[in-house]
Amino acid sequence: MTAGRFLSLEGGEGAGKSTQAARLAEVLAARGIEAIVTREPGGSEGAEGVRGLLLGGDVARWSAHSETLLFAAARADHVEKRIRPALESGMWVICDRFVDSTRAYQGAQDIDDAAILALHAFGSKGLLPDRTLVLEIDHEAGGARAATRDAGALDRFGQRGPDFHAAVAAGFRRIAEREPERVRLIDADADPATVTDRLLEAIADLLP
Ligand code: Z5A
Repeated sequence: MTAGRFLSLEGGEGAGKSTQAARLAEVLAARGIEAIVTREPGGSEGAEGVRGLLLGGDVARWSAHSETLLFAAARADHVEKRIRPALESGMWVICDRFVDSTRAYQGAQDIDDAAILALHAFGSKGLLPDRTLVLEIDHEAGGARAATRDAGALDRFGQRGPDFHAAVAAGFRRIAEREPERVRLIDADADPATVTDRLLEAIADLLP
C-alpha cells in the first residue's frame, strides 16, 4: 500500500476553494484515486468544536497570539485523527486550508512565521502537503461571491477590512516565492471548469 498524496487549497474568501476541492475529488475518483475532502479550521470532531470558537463572535474576541494557538491546536487534532490515518491507508487528502492559512492570516497580524512553523512542528509533526494550490482572485470579487452565498453574513475574518485581506494575499505570494516546488499560484478568476483544469496541470507530476 503506497501512502496517499496530500493536497491543500489556499486563498482568500470566496476564491472557490470548497468548490474546487469537491471538483478535484471527482476528477481523481474518475481516475481511480480515492480522496477525502476536509477543511480547516475543523475536519475532526475536536477541531470542528474549535472552529466555532474561532469564527464566531466579534473581531476582538481573540488576540492574534490566542488565535494562532487555537488554529494550531485544531490542526494537531485534525492531522492526528483524520489526515494521517487517511494518508497511511493510501487515500489522497484534499484539505480546504492548512498551515499556510495560519502563515498568511495570522502572519498578517505580525505573528512570526518561524513561531507558526515551530508550533506546527510541535502539534502536527511538521506535516506539509505534497502540493499547495493558492487560488488567487481579487478580494472584492471573492468577497462578493462569498456574500452572495452567505446572504451577507460575515464571520470574524470576513469582518476585517481590505488592507488586512491585501496583506493576507501578499503573505500567500511570499510563501509561494519561498517554496516554489510545493506551493503554486493559480489564477482563479475563471469559470469553475477552467480553474479545475489549471489545478490539474499544477498537480500533473503527482498523478500516477
Ligand atoms: N483562517 C485563519 O485565519 N487561519 C488559519 O489557519 C485557517 C483559517 C485554517 C475560515 O473561513 C476563516 O478562517 C478564513 C481564514 C481563517 N476566513 N477568511 N477570510 P471559512 O472556512 O468559513 O471560509 P473561507 O475558507 O474563507 O472560504 P469560503 O468563503 O467558504 O470560500 P471558498 O471555499 O474559497 O469558495 P466557495 O465556497 O467554493 O465559493 C464561494 C461562492 O462562489 C459559492 O457560491 C460558489 O458557488 C461560487 N463560485 C466558486 N467558484 C466560482 C467560479 N469559478 N466562478 C464563479 N463563482 C464561483
